[in-house]
Amino acid sequence: MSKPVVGIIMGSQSDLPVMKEAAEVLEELGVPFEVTIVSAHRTPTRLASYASEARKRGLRVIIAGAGGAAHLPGMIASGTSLPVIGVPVRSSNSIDGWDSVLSILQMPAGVPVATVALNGARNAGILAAQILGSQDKNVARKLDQFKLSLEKKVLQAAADLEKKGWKGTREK
Ligand code: RP5
Repeated sequence: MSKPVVGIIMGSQSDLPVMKEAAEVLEELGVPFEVTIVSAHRTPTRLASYASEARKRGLRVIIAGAGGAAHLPGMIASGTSLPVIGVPVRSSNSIDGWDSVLSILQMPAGVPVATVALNGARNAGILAAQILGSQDKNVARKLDQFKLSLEKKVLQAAADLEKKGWKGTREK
């Protein structure tokens, strides 16, 4: 397997059911990635070294997901100039998810984190591929095919609905 260019990290193993969607879409798009756990609060030294070594290790984008007081994406962004995509996770310690959204979104000037929707790990994976695809023609080609497949699905659903009419969508 080629060297990972995207690092997917999460604050806890409990974030994996959400964060695995980033891995799944990167796999579909043929982008090499790594997955691990880095906790801002429980492993602060590991966090600092992950951020400072990421570029040297060949990573080009980092996807960081966390819930509750979600400091992982922001703290990673403070330690690297690689683009960081933050995934707010609705975790067991989240009040309603807004806590993680705002912790990741409301970064101070100079330290941006590209924040996706609550539990939006799949979009984080797609965005990471798009960042790489701005330079890498193979990834761009895969993304073009992916976008076409999205269009095809909607057109098919529209054609089915038009054929059956809305009554055909009622449950029996
Ligand atoms: C955050 O706290 C983690 O990212 C996770 O979403 C949440 C709960 O962690 P656990 O208590 O399940 O390990 O730091």
